[in-house]
Amino acid sequence: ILDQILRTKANELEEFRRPTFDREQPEIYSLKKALSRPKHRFGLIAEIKEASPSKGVFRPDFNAEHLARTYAASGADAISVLTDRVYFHGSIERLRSVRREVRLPILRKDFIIDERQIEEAYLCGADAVLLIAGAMDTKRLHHLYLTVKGFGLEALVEVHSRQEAEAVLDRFTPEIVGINNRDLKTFRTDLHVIERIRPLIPQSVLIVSESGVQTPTDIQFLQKSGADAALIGETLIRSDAPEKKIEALY
Ligand code: IGP
Repeated sequence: ILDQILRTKANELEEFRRPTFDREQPEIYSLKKALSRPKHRFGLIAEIKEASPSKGVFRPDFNAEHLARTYAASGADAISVLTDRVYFHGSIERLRSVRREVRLPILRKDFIIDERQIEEAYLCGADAVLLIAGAMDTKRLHHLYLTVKGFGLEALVEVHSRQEAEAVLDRFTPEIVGINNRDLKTFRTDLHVIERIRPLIPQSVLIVSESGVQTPTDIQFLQKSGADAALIGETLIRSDAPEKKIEALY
C-alpha cells in the first residue's frame, strides 16, 4: 500500500499550490518537550483520523474539532492530524482548524516527500511533521529532516524494522523516533516490534509506539519496553467517550 500511496502523493504534488496565507500563530509547541514531561505517567499523542485504507471510515458522526477539544481536555500531550485526503479522508484545512482549538503540539501526519509539504505544514500551524523512513532513501530523509528543522519544527521519524532503524541511525540521529507497529504490507499490528528495535536506538532519543494500542496492558508493556509515548488513533476515535477511554488506559 505504501508504494501506491506514494505514487498518488507524487501525482497530487503536480498540482500543488502554496498557501497564500501566513502562519496565524508564530509560537511553536515543542513535541519533544511535551513528551519528555507527559501529563499522565506515559506520553499520549492522540490522533484525528477519519478513515484508513485498512478499516475505511471509522464513524459517520466524525468531528475533528470536537475530538481535538476532548483530547486536549483529557490530558493528551499532543495531537496528530491526518492530512492525506485520498486514503485517510483528511485535509490540511482540518489541521488549520484543529490548530485554532488547542494549545498543544500538533503533528502533521501525511506522506511527506517534498519540501513544499513541510512549508505548508508550517504555514498551517503544525509544530511537528511525520517523516517515514520506508518512503525514501536515508539521504533524502535526512534532507527533509533538516528542512523541517529549518522551519523551526520537529520531526517524528517513523521506522518499522531493524533494518530501517539501522539505516537511519547510520546517517543521523533523530530526536524523536516512531516505531510503527503496523506492517503496511499485511496491515497487521504487533506491539512487540519495539523489543527488536528499541535496543538499536540511543537512550536520549524519545520513542513513540504507533498503531494498534488498545488496552492498559498494552500501555504497561510499551512503557516497560522503553517507549516514552503511544500514538493512538482508532481506539479513541471509535470510543463514544474518549475522555473515559484515556483515563482507563493511563
Ligand atoms: C494510529 P491506530 O491503530 O491507533 O489507529 O494507529 C497511527 O499510528 C497510524 O494512523 C499511523 C499512520 C502512519 C497513518 C502510523 N503511521 C503513517 C498514516 C501514515
